[in-house]
Amino acid sequence: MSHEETLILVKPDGVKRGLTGEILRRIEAKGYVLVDLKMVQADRDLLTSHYAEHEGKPFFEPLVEFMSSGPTVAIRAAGDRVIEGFRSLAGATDPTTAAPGTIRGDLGRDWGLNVQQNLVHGSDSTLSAERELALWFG
Ligand code: DAT
Ligand code: MG
Repeated sequence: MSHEETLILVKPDGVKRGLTGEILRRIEAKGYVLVDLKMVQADRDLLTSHYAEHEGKPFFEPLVEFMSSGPTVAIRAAGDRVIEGFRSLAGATDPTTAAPGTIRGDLGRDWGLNVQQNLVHGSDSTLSAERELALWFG
């Protein structure tokens, strides 16, 4: 048992499709606490820092384009093992093969674009969570 905080994003596809409430519902239903939440129009600088590990990959440009295409909902969520727990709720990166029962598996699919529009982001380690929470929440 270890109390943690993580950064969760409802990406622009999730906001546009009206799935913010459904995604928040799943986070709360699991028992995680919404500590802070805001809507952000992410710019290139923020996204380049956020996705620094992916700079130079073929999907990087389409990813930044997609992530700046509309508002994102940024969430500071807390709970025991919430970092791993939310990654599990979110499901695999590719929404076509993400397991049913997960956010991406139940609500996402491939739209044939150059980037996976997979509804949510979740920090993948304590180090990423600290870094990403500082970026999005200061
Ligand atoms: P995750 O969001 O599951 O942590 P990631 O960090 O590897 O996945 O990648 C960040 C985002 O970039 C991901 O949510 C969608 C996009 N992406 C990753 N790999 C991709 C690929 N091979 N083709 C298209 N988009 C990809
Ligand atoms: Mg990632």
